Amino acid sequence: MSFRLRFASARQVLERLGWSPFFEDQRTRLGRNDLPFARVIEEQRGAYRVAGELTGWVEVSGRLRHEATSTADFPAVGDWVGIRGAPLEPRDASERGIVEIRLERRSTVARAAAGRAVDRQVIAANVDTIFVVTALDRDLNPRRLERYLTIVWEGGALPVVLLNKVDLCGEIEHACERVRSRLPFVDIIGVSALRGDGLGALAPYLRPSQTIALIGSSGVGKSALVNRLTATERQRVNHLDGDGKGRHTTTSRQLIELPGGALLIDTPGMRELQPWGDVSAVEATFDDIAALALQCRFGDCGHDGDPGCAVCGAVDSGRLDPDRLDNYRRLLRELAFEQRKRDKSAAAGAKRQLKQMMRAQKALYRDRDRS
Ligand SMILES: Nc1nc2c(ncn2[C@@H]2O[C@H](COP(=O)(O)OP(=O)(O)OP(=O)(O)O)[C@@H](O)[C@H]2O)c(=O)[nH]1
Ligand SMILES: [Mg+2]
Ligand SMILES: [Zn+2]
Repeated sequence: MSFRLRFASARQVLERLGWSPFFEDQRTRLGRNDLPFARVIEEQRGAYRVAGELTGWVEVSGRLRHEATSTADFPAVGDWVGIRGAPLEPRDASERGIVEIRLERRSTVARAAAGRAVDRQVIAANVDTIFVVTALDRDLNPRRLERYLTIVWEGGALPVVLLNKVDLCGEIEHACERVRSRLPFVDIIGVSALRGDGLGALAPYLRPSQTIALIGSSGVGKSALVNRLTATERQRVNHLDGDGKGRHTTTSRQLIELPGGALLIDTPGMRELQPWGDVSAVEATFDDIAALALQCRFGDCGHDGDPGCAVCGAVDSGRLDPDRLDNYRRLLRELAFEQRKRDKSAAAGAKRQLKQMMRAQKALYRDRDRS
């Protein structure tokens, strides 16, 4: 890792790693200028590697752990944290620095945690741009892309779709056009990690101190792109077996500094992809449908054969892909379902709390009556 303090002031190092007034203000507000701050650049089973005013491995304080109400409260790659005690190398050192504070996030990539009904998992924090990577061989699936885009809009970063492996595809422009017509409002860039095609078009997103996360299914070439962009073999790339099926290669999330100064976060492929947020993220992904809906005759139009429906009109005239409309409906339904699950769990929690309070109250009366 090339995060070194030599030849630069601590402030310059922080800024190189993405520090901005947004974080400086929080630090001032918290009155913690005494505490060194650093960015989480790697996460492995509860241990975090940080770089900044201090460098090394740290873990979270008992208080942070105790106060956490969700997995999302724990630090994630890209987070800014305040650290007590000197972090030490190597990772398994008996004494580690302790994360005292995690600063509020400017943006996140998050999804509903796999397997757990009502928890949110943060995949990366404080990202400017997200490269949603897909491959032109077998992975191309517009519905899945729309799902990824919903996750990105929800987290407050800017999505860019990368169609990787253009070397395997005869008609690149045709393929890109098809995706463009399905996904208006998003940059779609055809690239090849193998041959290097199209990478120049990524330059506007790869400016110094900008943070870019790569997300997408396993095997689409996220790590290969990171490798190509760093021009080193920092990330292990999976080599396809004869059956053409990729295995999961990247197992942890890591932030890597490119020679040009951009900060890349490689992530492992995601199997379950449940958006977490609310309707506005879906609306952002389907901006065209939302705009059409404004022209429907009735304000509560269900866009399902209702009279004067502009959305149905667009489908009929071939301006809107019916599959896109279908997926829009499906994502809205899923979000509503998740929301109900969360409400139920919150209600159960409140009930539990009330019971506890009543029990405590009764004990109090009992003690009073006895004395
Ligand atoms: N032909 C071709 N193959 C590529 C390209 N990019 C990546 N690959 C191959 O695709 C396979 C998977 O690449 P990875 O970079 O490991 O994929 P990944 O997205 O990081 O996968 P996970 O880490 O499992 O999420 C490897 O065999 C790569 O060599 C490309 O542009 N063209
Ligand atoms: Mg990988
Ligand atoms: Zn309508």
